[in-house]
Amino acid sequence: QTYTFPDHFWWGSAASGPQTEGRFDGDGKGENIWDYWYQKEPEHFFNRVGPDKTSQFYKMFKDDVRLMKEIGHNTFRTSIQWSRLIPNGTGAVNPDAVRFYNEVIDTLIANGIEPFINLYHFDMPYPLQEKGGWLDPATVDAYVAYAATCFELFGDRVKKWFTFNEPIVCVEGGYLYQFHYPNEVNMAHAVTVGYHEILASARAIQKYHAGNYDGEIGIILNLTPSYPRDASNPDDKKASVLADAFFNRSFLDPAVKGTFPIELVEILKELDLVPESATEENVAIIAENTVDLLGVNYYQPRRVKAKESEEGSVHPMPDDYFDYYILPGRKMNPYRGWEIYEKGIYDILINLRDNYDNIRCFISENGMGVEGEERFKNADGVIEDDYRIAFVKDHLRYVHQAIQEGSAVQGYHMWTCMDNWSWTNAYKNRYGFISVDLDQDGKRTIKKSGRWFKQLADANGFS
Ligand code: BGP
Repeated sequence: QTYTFPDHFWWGSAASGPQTEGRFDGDGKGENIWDYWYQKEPEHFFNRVGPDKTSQFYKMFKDDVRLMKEIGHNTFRTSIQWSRLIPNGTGAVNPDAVRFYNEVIDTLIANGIEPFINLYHFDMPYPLQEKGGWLDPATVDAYVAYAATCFELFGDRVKKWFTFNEPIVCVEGGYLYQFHYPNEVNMAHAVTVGYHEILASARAIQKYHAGNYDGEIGIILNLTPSYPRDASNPDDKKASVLADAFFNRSFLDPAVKGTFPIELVEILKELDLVPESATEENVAIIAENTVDLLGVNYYQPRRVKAKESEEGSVHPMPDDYFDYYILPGRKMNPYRGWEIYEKGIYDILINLRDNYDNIRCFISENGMGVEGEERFKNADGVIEDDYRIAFVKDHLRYVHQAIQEGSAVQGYHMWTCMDNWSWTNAYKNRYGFISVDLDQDGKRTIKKSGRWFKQLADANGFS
């Protein structure tokens, strides 16, 4: 069978500023929470490799864009680093950053690759974090000013903007499950941080629309479809609905519909955790400023069952309301430890079609992390990642099916282009179409999947 995609389908990949650019003497970049945390507690980072050791996109972007073109990209997503553009989070703009981002954008466009620009990928400027980060309502104002600066500087050429990447991950990592700075466990803080991100996103959207720019703005969410162990068991079902409300609909509903899931609101009321910022005025801003399009990151599903014991945790936590379970016979990515469930991508798209007014969307991340990927290198130094080609194809078949059934999905971005540094996992899991040799000045080599992607993009499909 041949799978042909709609005309002008977006083929490309996604990355982020903090994971690729690097920091260099004299570049004027300020510190963000990752730079700070690494200096303070390098033991949190795999092999003690920190954000200073990236693939050096700051210096190598011209070569990288040429490689993107060589592997068939017509679009590419990265993020502006807030702490590069406005080193203190508020105030003066760094002229070297303006020059750098202008060059990146212009180089992409000159090579026929449309830039998709995200404004926030987990990278709070440290001077703002010191005052509370997303806990502080003033951070929302600072973010909106930063967003407005970006629209003004680059909005004449950038037509696709995103306010956040995976905002729930900042909540989970920083305030619930301890894998982002400030590494707390505090549900009240988690709720406030999440609310402020949602408000910041809505206010940035408001600003963008008010500026009458020629383009559109959305948000990128990691949607992890929630499947109950036994769909005919009402307790399992309820557990799954609540997990979905906490981890998907908490951001999806306000972003697309301007409302909050009632199940979540009821729980927060019961726990007396409704954030102070949820004033009538802010509720209205969120209601009125929804996204133009949606990026969907999909890696793995969430398998949920009813809570087995009544024992709650000491502090309230989302997982007081459900338990996880392992699906017997599940398919695993043997190199990363995540479940592979290709149909999940279809379920998300159909859910958006049926329950979110078929919002225009694209797959903004999907991909396969591989630990120890050098073992798949052939004699020419090329990584033969047939498993990645199979992974992408298996997901694309479901994307194709969703399109046949009316989904408004418009593109597919794999995570990621060049192997990159990834938060506390650093270089443990490699995801790219292109390998990066850290021992040889970041030397790039196109993997087998990169060559395959070129054929896919040229043919606008595969068989
Ligand atoms: C996504 C993030 C990316 C990237 C990816 C892979 O959730 O948006 O920034 O980190 O996950 O993650 P990891 O390297 O931990 O496997």
